[in-house]
Order: sequence, then structure tokens, then C-alpha cells
Amino acid sequence: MGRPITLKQTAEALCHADTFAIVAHLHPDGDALGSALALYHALNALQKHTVHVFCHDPVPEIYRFLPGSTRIRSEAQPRTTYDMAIVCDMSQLSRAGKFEPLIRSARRILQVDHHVPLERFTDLRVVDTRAAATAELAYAVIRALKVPITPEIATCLLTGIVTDTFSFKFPNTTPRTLRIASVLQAHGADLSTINEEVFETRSFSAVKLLGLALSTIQRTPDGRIAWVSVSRKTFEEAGASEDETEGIVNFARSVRGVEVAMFLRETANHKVRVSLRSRGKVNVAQIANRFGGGGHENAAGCTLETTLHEAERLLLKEVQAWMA
Ligand SMILES: [Mn+2]
Repeated sequence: MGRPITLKQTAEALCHADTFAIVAHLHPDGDALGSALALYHALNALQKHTVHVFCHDPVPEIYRFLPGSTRIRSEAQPRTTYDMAIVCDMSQLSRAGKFEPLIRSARRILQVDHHVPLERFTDLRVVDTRAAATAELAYAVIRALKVPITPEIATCLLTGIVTDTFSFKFPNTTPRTLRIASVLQAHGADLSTINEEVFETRSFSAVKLLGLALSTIQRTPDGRIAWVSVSRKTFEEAGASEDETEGIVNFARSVRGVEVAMFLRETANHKVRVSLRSRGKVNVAQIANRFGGGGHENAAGCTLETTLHEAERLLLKEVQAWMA
């Protein structure tokens, strides 16, 4: 498909378009929302005619502090053809949920992403798997547009970086990550407030769920795989919703000797969503891909259409095969 697109060409394509649909992936995280909203603010600064932001799911409570979060639309839209759709933090268009047709009908599509590529749906791509967060790439795009970094943009982008690096603790944090973060802080993003909002503020039901979830922890006899499972019953007991499970997988990962951690939860429509984390050599993106999912080497996810118990069995078998 020809040579990779440069940031300059990306900026030109953005300048030529006048109506935009920015789409974050379903079950959004701070990186998807932060990147999408930063681009939203930047395009508004360029006085574009229409800039809409979409996400299949409502914005989780912990990300409602993001400037512009109330502008995110999750209702299906009447048929409109946008000059450009910008897809943030997703490697497959199916991750856009109900907004996939809206993206496909746009005149051009720009992909801004750092996942292992799974599907090639556009020629206009700012994709780099070495970036810790899509927010790093959104930052590069905004710089190429020569839009000033306002405190709003800085807050959105730094939230993306903080979310995906687990506050600079994951090995995806690079010198470039820290350089960008320092620029964002200098432009008005408040690092301690972001950490407080994303990691240190939970609802009562989320903490209750955390306790119930952690009591289910199991590990293999060799201690290299640990997992936590949450059934519908447990969600009901805690009075918690599916978007209140953020970070639970990291507790399983933190157990000494664990190389692969899994977090399984039963969804309302009786599927099983799985988060995978690894420490060391195991590439969990490849494991997730076996089940139709994807992600990064050390953090990935997938959804299985089966029971919780069967999902545990299938995943364990797959992870053990990869570790053998
Ligand atoms: Mn991301």
C-alpha cells in the first residue's frame, strides 16, 4: 500500500477536511478517550465546521473529569457522511461497535493507534507499536497541525499516557513518553490530579467488587499463571457495573512469580471478557488473538462466547501451551 504516510501528509489531510467524526473504542479507557478528546479540542481550535466525538459505551465515571467528556455521543447517529473519521486506539474497526458503519462511510479514515496491527482499513495511518499510548501519537499529530497545546489538550493527552503506562510504571514507558509528559505538564496538565482521578478515586461498589474479585484468585501449581474471575452474581452482590473493574488484573499480576495474569468477567449478555497481562517474555497479544482479540505484548484482551468456567479452562490451556 505504498510508503508510510508522514505526519506532514496527515496534517495536510486534516486541514483539507471540514467535518470530522472522532471515534474511541468500545469499553473506552483513558487513552482512547484522552486521545479522541485532545484531537477534538485541536480540530475545534482550527475552527472546523463539524467535530463530533463518538464512543459505543458511555464514559466511565473515572474519566468524566476529562475536559470535553460531556461532548462524547454514544447514541446511534442519523446517516451522515463525514469528510474524515479519526479512529483512536483501535486496531480493528469492529472495536468501534455501533459506529463502525459511520467510519466506513466517511470520505477518508485516519487511524491513530499503538496496538499490534490486525486489520488494514485505511492508508492514512499514524501507527507505532513502540508508543506507550495512542496519546503520544495524537500529540505528534497535534504538533504537526501547529495547534497550541492548551491545558485542556494537555490534560487529555497526559491522562492517556498515565492510563496506559500505569502511571509510568509499565515497561512501555520510554524516554519519549517522559519527554512528552513533561511538555504536557509544562502546558498545564496536573499530573497529581490525573493520578487521583484515574487511580485513587473509586466508587464504593467498585471497591466492594475488588474485594469479592480478589477472593477468587487462583494460580497454577508452578505459580506462573494467576487469575481472577467475576461472575454476574458477584457483580450483583457488589452492585457494580462492568466498567468498574479497572485495574483488578494488576493485582493478579503483582503476585510474586506470576508471569501471566488473567482477569475474566461474565458480561450481561453472558459472554466472558478477558484481560491478559504478562511480565517477561510471554506475548499476550498473540494469545488474545487466538480468541479473536488483540492488544500489546504485555497487555491484551479478548471476548469468549462461553461460560466463565469453560473460558478459564480454554485460556489456561492456551497460556500453558505458549509457556511450554
Ligand atoms: Mn492505548
